[in-house]
Amino acid sequence: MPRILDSLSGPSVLKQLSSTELEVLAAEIRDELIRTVTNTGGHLASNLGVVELTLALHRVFDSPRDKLIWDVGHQSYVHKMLTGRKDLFFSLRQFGGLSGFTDKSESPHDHFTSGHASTSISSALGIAAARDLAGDDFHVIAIIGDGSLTGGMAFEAINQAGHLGKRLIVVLNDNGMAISPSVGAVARWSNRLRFSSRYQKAKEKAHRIFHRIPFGGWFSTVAGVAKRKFKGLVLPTMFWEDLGLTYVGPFNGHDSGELIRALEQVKKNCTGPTLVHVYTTKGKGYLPAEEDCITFHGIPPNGSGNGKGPTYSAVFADTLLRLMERNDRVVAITAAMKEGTGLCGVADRYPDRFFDVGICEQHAVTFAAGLASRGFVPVVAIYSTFLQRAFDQIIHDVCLQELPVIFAVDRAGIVGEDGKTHQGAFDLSYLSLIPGMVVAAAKDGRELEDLLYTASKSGRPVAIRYPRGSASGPLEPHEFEEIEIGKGEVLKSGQDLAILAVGTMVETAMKVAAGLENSGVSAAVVNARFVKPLDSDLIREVSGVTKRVVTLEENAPVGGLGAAVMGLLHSSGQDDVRVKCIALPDDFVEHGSQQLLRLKYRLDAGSIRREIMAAFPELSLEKPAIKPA
Ligand SMILES: Cc1ncc(C[n+]2csc(CCOP(=O)(O)OP(=O)(O)O)c2C)c(N)n1
Repeated sequence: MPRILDSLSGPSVLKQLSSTELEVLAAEIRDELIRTVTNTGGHLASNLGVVELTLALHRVFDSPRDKLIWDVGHQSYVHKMLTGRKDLFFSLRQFGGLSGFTDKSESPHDHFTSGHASTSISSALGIAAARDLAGDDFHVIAIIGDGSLTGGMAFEAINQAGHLGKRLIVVLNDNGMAISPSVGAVARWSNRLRFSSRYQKAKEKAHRIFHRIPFGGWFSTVAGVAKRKFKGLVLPTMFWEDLGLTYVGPFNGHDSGELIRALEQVKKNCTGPTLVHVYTTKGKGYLPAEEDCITFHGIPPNGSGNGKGPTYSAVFADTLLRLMERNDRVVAITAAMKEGTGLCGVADRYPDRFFDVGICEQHAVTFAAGLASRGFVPVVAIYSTFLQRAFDQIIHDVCLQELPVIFAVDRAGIVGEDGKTHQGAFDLSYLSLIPGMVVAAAKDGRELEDLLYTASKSGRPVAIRYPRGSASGPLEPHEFEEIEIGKGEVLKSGQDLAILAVGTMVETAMKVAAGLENSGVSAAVVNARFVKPLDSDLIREVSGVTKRVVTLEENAPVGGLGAAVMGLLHSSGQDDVRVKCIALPDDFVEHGSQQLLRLKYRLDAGSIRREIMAAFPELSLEKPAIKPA
């Protein structure tokens, strides 16, 4: 039988479908999600949870005239299928294919490119303000999850929305989960409401009596009945209405009929900022995802396997456990990424010294600063891309006050399929410009252990970056070794050129040097280890010998290792040293597998070797190739 999904030419077709057809379509979409995402990888549970909500939004509103703004954008797969991208859905998150998030360059139905949490209400409010200034008349609808609502920016936007009073619809997609359960007072409020039989009864009673009264009257009636009947009951409406938003709901996010009716009322009657509260079930309709929505929040591509050994995140978490065992002042902080950063074991073992602050990177950093100011040693584990959020907090609340906060900068460098909003391309740049900050990159798992140990003893702010993926290097347990801050190491000597590398590029540098050796070029390899402070003596010394330097880093070309080395050589008068900097491009890196992107951006050993020979062509003339015996 032909699928309704296949005949959909655009979202406007939804307006003609009967309720039964909508139900069939919802089932087809779920099948498509499960089939495709278990293959490509991606945010399966989040999307399964918004099937009916997305259908209802597209049925009631007129996209792209009305603007749907998805927070994070990880739950926009159904929206993509309904807005002309179904035939490309197979290419989700693949190189050259559909993005796993909303992307302005992909469709006129995506009005804002996103990937980071808590931006939807701000951007939607800006669009609503632009609409009013331009004399336009469309609807703007921000759809935000309860997890993303924990981000301070969402509340900053609500604060302004309540003040401006502009027509804006905020749909709160409340499934009680971020990646793990949502934390904090707002989550508690929502939970109380979800299970408040008194409120539900009041709502049902009001519904029975007044269901024919238009929206404004209907919802204020709920409040009225509840107020009269239950003195002292804290009404959900109060929280939002005190902030200047009209609250409606909560609605069953899997009942298309109820959702469509509610959204139609909102569309017809709303004149100011309105919050539509919808309860959904993460993973809805696929039992494994409903039962374990944490695992199914984001799943890897089929066949991606588990890599060679423990991931860097696992090495980090094991090391942190060891440090916490030895020193009861060491505490761990995550911004809603307990699973991703590997901290579940830490949370179980030391619940009092583990803090999940919600999706609040800024707060996480200043909270850590507060702990450090009282003699604790906070370890803040945040992905490179999300730590960007806390730039000023790192400057103003940590480094300016010389507080010993340790930043475990996970997912540094190319992260792969999550794409341009998630690549860890900038941390070496934005961290190393801050006075007093120590910026290190681990060349392998063992060095990560030693750097963390070193940081915990240093009494200084230290950031240690490490990538997504399996840790290389020796894995057997070893006693920690303190590393002198600002000291690199020579891994191989050579006379023709010196390759200075950081992090996982050190391993690549060794391969490059071996390849060059085969061409008769003698390359030294230095693990720079610290981008700040640089090992100035060592770098001056090796470059003085070779007069040719190559820097290697998986970071943007501006402000990272290469820039630091060039600055050093220039300021120390070594202008006769020629430098070739190899890094990521000065651009946003798209999505695709890590391996493919490294090839595309020529960060693999073969490409680097060719680039070196092109930069220093005299090397091939000077040195006859070594012929195998
Ligand atoms: C600034 C930022 N920090 C962390 C993340 C990682 N992240 C992606 S989705 C997500 C949970 C979002 O929860 P919610 O908004 O409730 O959506 P749900 O998946 O539950 O539908 C997190 C923490 C992010 N995208 N942006």
